[in-house]
Amino acid sequence: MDMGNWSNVKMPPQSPVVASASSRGSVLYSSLCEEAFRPNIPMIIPSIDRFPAILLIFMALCLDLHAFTHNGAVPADSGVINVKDYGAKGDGVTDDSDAIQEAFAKNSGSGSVIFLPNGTYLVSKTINWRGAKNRNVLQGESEQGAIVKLSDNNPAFQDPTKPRPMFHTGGAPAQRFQNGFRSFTVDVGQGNPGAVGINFCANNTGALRSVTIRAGADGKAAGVSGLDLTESEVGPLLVKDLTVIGFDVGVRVRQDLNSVTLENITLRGQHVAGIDNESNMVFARRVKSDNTVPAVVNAGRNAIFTLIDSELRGGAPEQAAIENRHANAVLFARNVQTAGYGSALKDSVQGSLPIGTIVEWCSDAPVSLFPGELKSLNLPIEDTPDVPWEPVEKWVNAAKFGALPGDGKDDAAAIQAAIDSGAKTIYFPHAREAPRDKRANNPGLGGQLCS
Ligand SMILES: [Ca+2]
Repeated sequence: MDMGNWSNVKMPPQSPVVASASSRGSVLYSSLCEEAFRPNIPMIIPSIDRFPAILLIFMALCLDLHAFTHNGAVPADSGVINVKDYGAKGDGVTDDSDAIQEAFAKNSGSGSVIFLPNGTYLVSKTINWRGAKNRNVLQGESEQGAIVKLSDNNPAFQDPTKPRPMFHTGGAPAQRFQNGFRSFTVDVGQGNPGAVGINFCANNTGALRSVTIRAGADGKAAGVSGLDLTESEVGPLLVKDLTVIGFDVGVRVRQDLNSVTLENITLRGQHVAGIDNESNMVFARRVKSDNTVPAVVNAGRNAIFTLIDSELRGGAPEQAAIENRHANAVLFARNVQTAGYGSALKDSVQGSLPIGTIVEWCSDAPVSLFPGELKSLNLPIEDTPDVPWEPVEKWVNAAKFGALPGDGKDDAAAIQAAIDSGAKTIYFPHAREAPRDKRANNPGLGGQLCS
């Protein structure tokens, strides 16, 4: 059956713009901005001349301090945990597994950033985020320059029926707050058909940003999935600026609750599906897919998928760009361009949509509290904010003006002096020397802000 009628606009009870008592879930873009209020890296304040200091601090709280697309460089005295201090070489030859694991083991839950300077870090086993469930962050110096690569033909990563991730953050209970991956590349190497790039879990706050996950250097090696969001109680979390090249599935989502939000996702060269959602709530914006297989599969009876402002290209005559497979699965699509496939969308109940642009479509009957046209309001969506990431040479360390953590002394004048210096970026180094209980409260601005 060809629905054909593009004006047949419908909207799900779970839509962002329709109130509903539906039990199928109501978390939509809620996780987009939550992370913004929980910085746990050396704090930076992008300042604006003549703004009162207190306003600057407030602004910093409201900005997303994790946003530094493709760039994670930090000053040497920022207090990050450099994996090279734990013996990692980053030379592409030495096995750095134990060094990186040790960096996590010694600093788990401290709020410190585990930092990968540019280089290729060869690993031979899964890096587990053992220890504290939350406040674990792995950050590279740059997305393209900091690479963690699995050793080729690794015996532990051979069985696709028992997928094994290179990074595993753990799952339930849903207490994994503020966990993050940023600005680096994961490469599962050659000859590892059982490999997964990253098995990631964060809850309420936490994000994966500016990360490339690839199956071999050219993305043509074997691999189960790039980003695995299948741990029990995964989400709500944010994935932003992710590129996945190769693998059977680019992003695999499972579990029945909490939701995941995907923004600026580039997918290409997958063998089964770009994004495969079995049963969670997925809210995806700006997905760019170049695949012969379906870009989006919404598979199970509890699967809910919102897809907007996306481009799904490549295709094959016998394939649909989007598949909504289960009769109970809910899918809402708006402003989705498709090309190269046999159809834009295949729904298990309603049939297929012709190739082209999906203006707005939904699998379920619309619901509204008010009279009027039953379609989404198409309200503007604000991006999660990005902080300009200046060259680190221009950053100013507040400690150099006398703002010292853990000494019990008023730092207001020192922070003011740092702001008055004219620097646009002021940072507060992570206070590794302070006892952990004091770190959480230094230096008087709140633990989340300054850790
Ligand atoms: Ca002080």
